Amino acid sequence: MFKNVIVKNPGNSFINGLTTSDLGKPILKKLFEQYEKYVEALKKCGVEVTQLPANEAFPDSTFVEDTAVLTSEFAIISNPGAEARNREIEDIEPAVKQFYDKIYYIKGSGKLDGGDVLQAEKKFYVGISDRTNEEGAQQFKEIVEQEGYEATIIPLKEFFHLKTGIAYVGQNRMVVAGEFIDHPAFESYEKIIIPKEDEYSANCIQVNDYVIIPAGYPATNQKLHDLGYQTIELEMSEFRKHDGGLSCLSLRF
Ligand code: CIR
Repeated sequence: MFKNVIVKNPGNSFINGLTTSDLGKPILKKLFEQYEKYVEALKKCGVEVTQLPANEAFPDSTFVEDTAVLTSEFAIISNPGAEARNREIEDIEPAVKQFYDKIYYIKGSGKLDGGDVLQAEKKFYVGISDRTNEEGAQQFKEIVEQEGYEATIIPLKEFFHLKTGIAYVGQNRMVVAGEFIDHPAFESYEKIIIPKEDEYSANCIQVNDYVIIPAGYPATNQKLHDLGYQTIELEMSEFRKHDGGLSCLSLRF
């Protein structure tokens, strides 16, 4: 069960953030509405939401997931791989300190974005991407192994972040798309396979009794319902314009 979630409000500078998509410029009014619904949905899932103020100096800082990895026992402050985002950790660290005594750091030339880290019970999967390098992944692996967890490092072929294409939804089940559908690292899981056209919906989040998914993916919704999950669908269009998905907007622990 997750008890807490940390989110960080998006600011007006969101429109100046990083993106690789050609979906157009985010409309701030819609973005703020979508964000408010996101926070409401988390509250419906029964978690206490810590809502940090926006920091206009860091346009992408609403994507808090990239700045830390939080478990039930310890926290890891990441070292975000995009130069423009690296100092976002300065706002996250004090918030994390309110909840954790045991905090580790990814350091030096080791880079790691939390979006490249997937936790499934006592196992972590860490993607090597444009943002997370081998050294960052190795530092992460050493930290979690010393805490009694396992970690598997996965070089990514196509996805932006590891969690762009995969989600763990409990009960030994993974929602998988693209390069992860047949990936040997996930062989032992029951898979919910997402076809190419619905790929964006692979970035969903299980929060206690619900799975939150992006709106507009009825086939994904149906698959989850057939397996007995309750879902909440949220419009994510404005975050998607800047490569953001549901997992990126919160730290759940
Ligand atoms: C970035 O390029 O860093 C942001 N515009 C999007 C980050 C999305 N985060 C995530 O997938 N964990």
